Amino acid sequence: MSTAADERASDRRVFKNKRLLTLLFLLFRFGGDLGLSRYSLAVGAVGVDGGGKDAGAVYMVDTEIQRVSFLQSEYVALEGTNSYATITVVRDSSHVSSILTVGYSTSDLTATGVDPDKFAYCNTLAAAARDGCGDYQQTAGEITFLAGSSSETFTIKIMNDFCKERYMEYIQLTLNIPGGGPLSGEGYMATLRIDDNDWEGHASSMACTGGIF
Ligand SMILES: [Ca+2]
Ligand SMILES: [Ca+2]
Repeated sequence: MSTAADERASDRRVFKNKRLLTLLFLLFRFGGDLGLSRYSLAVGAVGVDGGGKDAGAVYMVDTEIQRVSFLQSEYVALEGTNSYATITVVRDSSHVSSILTVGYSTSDLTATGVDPDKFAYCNTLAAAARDGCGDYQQTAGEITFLAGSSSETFTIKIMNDFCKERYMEYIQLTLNIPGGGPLSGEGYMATLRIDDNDWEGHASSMACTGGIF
C-alpha cells in the first residue's frame, strides 16, 4: 500500500519525465504537449515555430483556479444609488492553504463601458450633461487570495446620468488565469445588471444617445 510520501515521490517522477518529454517535443512541435502534476500545468507555447521570441517557452499554470468561482451568477446595481458594485469571488474553503491570484475583467453585453479616463472626465460633468458617458467603467485586474482567505472582492464603478433607459442593462464578468484570456464555464462567468433610476419620476430625465427611450 502506497503512502502519501510515495505518491508525492511518484508525482515528482512523473512530472520530471513529463517535463523532459515536453521540452524534447518542443524542439520539434510546439503547443502539442502538456504536463500535469497536482495543480501545476506545464503548457508548451502554442503555435510557435522556433523563430519567435517565445521559441521553446513552457508556461506554468496554477490550476488551483478550478476551486474559484463568482459567489453569485448575477449581481445587481441601481444607478444613482450605487456608485459602484461590489463583486465577490470565492474559493473552496477547504483548500485555502496557498496564495492564489486570479484575474477578472468586464465586457459589454447590453451595457456600454467607458475607459477610466472618460469615466473620470464624465464625473466632472453635471449628471444632466452625461449623454454618451456610458453605463460603467471598464474594469480589469487581479485579486489575490492570501493563505486562509476564501473570499475576495473587486468593484465596478457605475455611471449616473439623467438618461432614461427602458431596459435593464447587463455587463459580462469573467475570471481568467493571470495573463490568459477569459475562462468559460460555470462559475467563471457572471453578469452585473444595472437598473436605471431615470425612467420614472424624474422631471429632468431625458432620452440620450446611450439611452433607449
Ligand atoms: Ca440616473
Ligand atoms: Ca440613466
